[in-house]
Amino acid sequence: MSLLIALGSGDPNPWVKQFQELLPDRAIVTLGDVFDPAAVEFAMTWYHPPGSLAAYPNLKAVFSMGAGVDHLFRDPQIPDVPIARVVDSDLTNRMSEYVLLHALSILRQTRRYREQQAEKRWIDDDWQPAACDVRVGVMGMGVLGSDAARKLSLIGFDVAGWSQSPKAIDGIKTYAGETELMAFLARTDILVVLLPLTDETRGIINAPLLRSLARDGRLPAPSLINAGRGNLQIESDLLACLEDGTLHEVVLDVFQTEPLPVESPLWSHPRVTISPHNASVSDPLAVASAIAAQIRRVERGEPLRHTVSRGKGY
Ligand code: NDP
Ligand code: OXD
Repeated sequence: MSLLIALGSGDPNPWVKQFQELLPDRAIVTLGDVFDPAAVEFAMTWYHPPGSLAAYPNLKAVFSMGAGVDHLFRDPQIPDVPIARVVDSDLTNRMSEYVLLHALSILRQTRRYREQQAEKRWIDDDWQPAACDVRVGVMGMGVLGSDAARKLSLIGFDVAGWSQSPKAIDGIKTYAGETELMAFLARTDILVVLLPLTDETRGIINAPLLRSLARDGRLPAPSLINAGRGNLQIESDLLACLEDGTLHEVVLDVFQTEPLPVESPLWSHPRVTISPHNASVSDPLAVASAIAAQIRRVERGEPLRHTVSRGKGY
């Protein structure tokens, strides 16, 4: 019985090697190989070519190679089997590192000091709010958002989170749904976006939303960190909001088009920080181990964990 690795781009070999070690009793095949379609019981995918998972009559489950599953729902022929995503402490910790790095960098104005260093200018003013004076708002309080929120709170930030359903998390103010969105935004100086991309969240990071962020904060203006998905944001709105003072800094790991085209004005904007969609990479060892453990569960007759809802899209 086989596990199919279906990647839309990139080298499948590190994954094949990892799975061969973890699942020595299974054939590990890739989309380019010649194999018996009836033998495929599981597939792991990342932006697989649409339709390429349709011809496996004995498929039992599909695994996303990452935490996000929007890439799967692009495919109108996605098979009617359970879909599971990656939930793994390695992935979670990496994302929290990214969020903490940039929230602290905004708090401690590293961009400004880097510019001053380049100009050999010593400006010693007293403009330094404490973390507890800065309100961070995390949009998306799932596995990644809630871990980042807890760690931001441990550092001392005044943290709130917004999600679809209500949550109770010690030390964190929580808001849920459309009705509480404005109240959440109105108390946010640094907006961290860790939402999934769904029909409901596409384009949610737009000018009206950004103009609803706090205007009474201790930082020069609110800042944005988006490591969720690029199509959550309207990039022309981000640029307009940087220009008119609605936003002070923007940190983006994800973009409407990836790789970010060379002609994008985001590349050269002095208050935009760009990373190439690697806030939290799916490490083959960590992620393959998590997926192999899921396959073992199914073999033992236990239910899959971390399944996603087709209705909700995450
Ligand atoms: P989860 O599914 O655990 O969490 C999603 C959160 O978003 C939940 O709190 C959910 O609310 C909330 N949410 C979803 N839709 C809405 C909505 N319409 N309104 C309000 N809240 C909503 O996902 P993860 O935390 O594991 O991952 C989040 C995303 O991070 C992934 O989908 C992926 O896009 C991105 N990601 C990016 C990476 C990178 O390297 N840049 C790496 C890994 C992930 P509720 O809790 O009520 O369901
Ligand atoms: C993910 C990602 O969803 O890497 O895991 O973006």
